[in-house]
Amino acid sequence: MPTLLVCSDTDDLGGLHAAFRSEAERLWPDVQVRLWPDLPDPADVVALAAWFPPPGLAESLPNLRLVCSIAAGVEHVLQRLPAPIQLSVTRIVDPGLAVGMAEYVLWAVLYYHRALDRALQQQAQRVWQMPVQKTPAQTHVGVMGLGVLGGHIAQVLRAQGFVVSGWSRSAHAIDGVCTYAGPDALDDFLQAPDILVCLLPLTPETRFILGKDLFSRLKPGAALVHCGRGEHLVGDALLQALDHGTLRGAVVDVFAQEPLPASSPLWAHPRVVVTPHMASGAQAGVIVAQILDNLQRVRSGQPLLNAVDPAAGY
Ligand code: NDP
Ligand code: OXD
Repeated sequence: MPTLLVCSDTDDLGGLHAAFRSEAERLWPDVQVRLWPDLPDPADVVALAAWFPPPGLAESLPNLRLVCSIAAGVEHVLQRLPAPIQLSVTRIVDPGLAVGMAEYVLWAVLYYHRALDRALQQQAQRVWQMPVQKTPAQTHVGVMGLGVLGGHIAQVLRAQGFVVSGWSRSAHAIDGVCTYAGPDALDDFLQAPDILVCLLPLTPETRFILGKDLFSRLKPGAALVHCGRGEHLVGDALLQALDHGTLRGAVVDVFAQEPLPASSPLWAHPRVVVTPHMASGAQAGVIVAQILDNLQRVRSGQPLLNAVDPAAGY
């Protein structure tokens, strides 16, 4: 029987697995859903849904045709597939996820724009000092990545009255947003933002992009809001930039090692806000519906939704 294999080597996918099974039974009774490693016959597996597929698993499934990331990002899936990747790979794209991300980023932008970071530092020292209130038009937010999430966020911030610019790989036009494309334009893009938001995917080109060189090209005292991937950020460079005042502060949601180890200096840093990869996520029902839809599409030879280009890495 055609099988969708749901798996992860780290996360408890219990809720998602139950949702997959009940939806598959309801919509596609000719498909079975299995939770790795419960797999009677590897030859039945047509599709894999995963956050971190176990290394080597895809190679052991002779009839595998589709690999679905249960997230918006896909690097954790692509890294575990045999190269060159010839399988179809999809990801989750969801308006609800974009709304959640916009809430998180707007909160973080307001945290710096309204000087709540400074108020909290003052509170720790029982200091009463009103900051000068700025209008949104006096705060410039730069968004790295103008895709489904970054593009939406740029518009939300613009609608709030912030000055917004954005940087992506290819050229984008967004009303009221000054856009830059490609590595040659990065320098110009970095000069203006008071707050830099990272919503890039993790690829060989973007790994460690948030490092010493980039921080040194920002306006002195800019703040960082990082929601992309942990491996974008060079941890020591962040600490140095904070300590030297190059960066005012950082809100960081994603880390190279998650959960963030208790020994990380970021936990206790007075100018870092650590959040546990919570910026946004799609609801289980949305994830399950998209993946089951794509499973049927691959079976019936229809074009896939939210397909990823393995060569580009996102
Ligand atoms: P998209 O693929 O829709 O957008 C990616 C954007 O990044 C595109 O604008 C793309 O440019 C740009 N980009 C890619 N490579 C480069 C590069 N080398 N230089 C400049 N720009 C580049 O992704 P999403 O918006 O859906 O998601 C972005 C990322 O957000 C995910 O990959 C994931 O890592 C992270 N994420 C984090 C979550 C969290 O809770 N913290 C939740 C969900 C996602 P172009 O438009 O030209 O292709
Ligand atoms: C995602 C994430 O990529 O949760 O969806 O980070």
